Amino acid sequence: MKLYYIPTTRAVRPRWLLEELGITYELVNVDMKMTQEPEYQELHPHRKVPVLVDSEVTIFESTAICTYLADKYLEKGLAPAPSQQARAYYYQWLFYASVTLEPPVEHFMFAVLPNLPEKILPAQLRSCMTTTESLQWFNRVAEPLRNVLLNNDYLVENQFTAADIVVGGVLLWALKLQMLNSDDILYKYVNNLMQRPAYLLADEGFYTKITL
Ligand SMILES: N[C@@H](CCC(=O)N[C@@H](CS)C(=O)NCC(=O)O)C(=O)O
Repeated sequence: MKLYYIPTTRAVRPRWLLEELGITYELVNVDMKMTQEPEYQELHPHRKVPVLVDSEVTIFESTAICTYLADKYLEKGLAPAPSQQARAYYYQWLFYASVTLEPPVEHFMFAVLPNLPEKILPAQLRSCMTTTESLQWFNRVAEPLRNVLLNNDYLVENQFTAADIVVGGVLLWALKLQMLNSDDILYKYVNNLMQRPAYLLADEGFYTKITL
């Protein structure tokens, strides 16, 4: 199994999941030169990371990769079984992370780092929202997350699952971008996730090393 990877990106999420599973995998460190090679477009149509190659299966989209792996190794307990009611909430948080929670964080980042290359920040998205506007948007959509974490350490039946990795992956960015106050329950949640040995192996200290 091969994971195409760049540190601090969304590719950390499937790498963290692979470390939680404790299975052997090959990490392929991708750089801009490699993504420009014609063969790379066969792996990812937008020349991005992550990509997972598992024998005959080649998939992109970090959430899809995490979901696929958690199901493939269901016995490791990172996903509720499809027959369980908890599966509904598991889906909810997985989709929520990428569809609802991530966009305001990405817009905040675009406002903080306006000079990103066109491939990463297309011209029509530049300066379309201030940090204040995207922070207000983030805080609005984060409300259901804060509510569940009032009485739980993890999102689905208080058990650690791939949904915590995907939501936690978005919150890592929010943390790094200083969108979370230290008294915010999300700050505590993401800091707890960052103590996990599998996370530490996957991140290799990058989040603690980089400053914006
Ligand atoms: N929705 C996709 C987004 C993929 C994506 O935008 N990847 C970024 C890193 S977070 C990337 O590869 N950027 C480098 C580039 O565009 O050259 C996912 O979750 O996998």
